[in-house]
Amino acid sequence: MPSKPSLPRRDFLKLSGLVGLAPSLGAFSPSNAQTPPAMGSKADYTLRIARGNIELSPGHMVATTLYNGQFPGPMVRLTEGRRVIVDVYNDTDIPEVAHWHGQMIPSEVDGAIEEGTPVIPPHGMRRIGFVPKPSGFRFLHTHVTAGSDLSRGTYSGQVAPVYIEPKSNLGAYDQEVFLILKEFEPSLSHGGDMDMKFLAGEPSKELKQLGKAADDKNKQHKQKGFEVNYKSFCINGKMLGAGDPIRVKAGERVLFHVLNASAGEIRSLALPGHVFRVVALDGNPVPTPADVPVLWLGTAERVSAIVEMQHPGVWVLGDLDDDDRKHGMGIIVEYAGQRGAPQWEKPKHFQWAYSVFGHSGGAPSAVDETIEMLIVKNNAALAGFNQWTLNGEAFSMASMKPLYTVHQGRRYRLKFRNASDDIHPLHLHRHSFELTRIAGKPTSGVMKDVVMLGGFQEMEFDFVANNPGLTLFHCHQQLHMDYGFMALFKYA
Ligand SMILES: [Cu+2]
Repeated sequence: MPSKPSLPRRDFLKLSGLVGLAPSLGAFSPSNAQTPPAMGSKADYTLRIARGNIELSPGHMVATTLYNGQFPGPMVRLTEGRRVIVDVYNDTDIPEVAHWHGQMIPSEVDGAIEEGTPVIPPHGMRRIGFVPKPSGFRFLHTHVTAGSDLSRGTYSGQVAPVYIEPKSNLGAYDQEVFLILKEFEPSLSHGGDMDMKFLAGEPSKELKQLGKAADDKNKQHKQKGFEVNYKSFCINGKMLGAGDPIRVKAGERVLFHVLNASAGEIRSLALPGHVFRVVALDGNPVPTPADVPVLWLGTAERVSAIVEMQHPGVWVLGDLDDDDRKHGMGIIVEYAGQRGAPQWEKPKHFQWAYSVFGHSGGAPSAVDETIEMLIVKNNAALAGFNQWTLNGEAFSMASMKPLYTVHQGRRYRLKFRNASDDIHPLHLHRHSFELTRIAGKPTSGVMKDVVMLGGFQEMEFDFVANNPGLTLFHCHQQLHMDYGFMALFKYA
């Protein structure tokens, strides 16, 4: 039997400014879900968006925008199907919006301006109410455009984990640990080619040719478009070694909930001498839990994995990238009774393939319609920034014109063709999707809300149009979505 879920790190569960579940909660029935909650009654949670400082390591302060003055923001624990009321105060000088990532809730509270969610004006507030679903590991983050202003959007510290209590548990475990991976102190650069070899699948010749054709069209721009680099890296707001270690006992089973809360980085995580049994992706239980030596997470992806603590010592649970790990991307795991400097060992090469967690040989369901999207990068085309187009169109924040119309109840297959060398963590709001073809293989049963599409690769996922309202699709890299990589779906 699982023990009562607990967070071992007290500083992480600092509930400052967080109002507990009000006893009046039962007064709201889910049938009221669409009506805006009246003021007067007490909110279940209060979220304050404000500038503040966080100390990543002794003396290393970073000024950014935070939720409730802390990083990560407060842990928000909700119950599936039980209506919640949240007051969001914006104490900053710019309009803000808070997105409930991974939940199937109405557009007006989802938290995307493109879907019609009202912004929270500077020094204003908004009360929102919704019925949380589905259960699992979700999160809350800002959804404003940053463009070239790296103090805004997901470059800031506006991130809070959201856990919607599941009806069934994810397996027996002794402790539950949330790990929020995040970078700070961003700057623009022209460098940084990402290692692609970790992701399963082969690049397509045809897509490479399309990419080359786009490059030729933009060849007047000699330099590569801007990328974003970071100076400091942290887990749960502390650089490697600066925070409390995760304290474990030999024989314990630890359930890790890992969130890549980056604005655009792809993260890996390994714990020397241990394997991760992946039980859920993006909060959704997988059909085939499987053991892997390394976790890979695209921007905004979540992995829930159980680790059996059977290798006593003091270890670094860290990113495979030496530079990022040395600049803070890691946390110490300390067995009871063990002493000494934390040890790191580079794991053997391992390829991340989502299909491992799906039904083997499972043929996906038939769909009503297939929508193809060709992704093209126009190198440095927007004042030195890369412009992104979907089927030739860059999303316009001015017109916010929906690109696709869907019919309620129909099942759609989205077929993506990536004519760029970048990995794109593709995200669909307000719906979960099922991976149906990835890295050249059919699969089924893996339900997600973000998935990495490899450079010059193709993939397919299906979704059922079961949550009417404007729905945003975008790449979760802030730099890509701000420069065209978005599309709106509307319901007929
Ligand atoms: Cu992208």
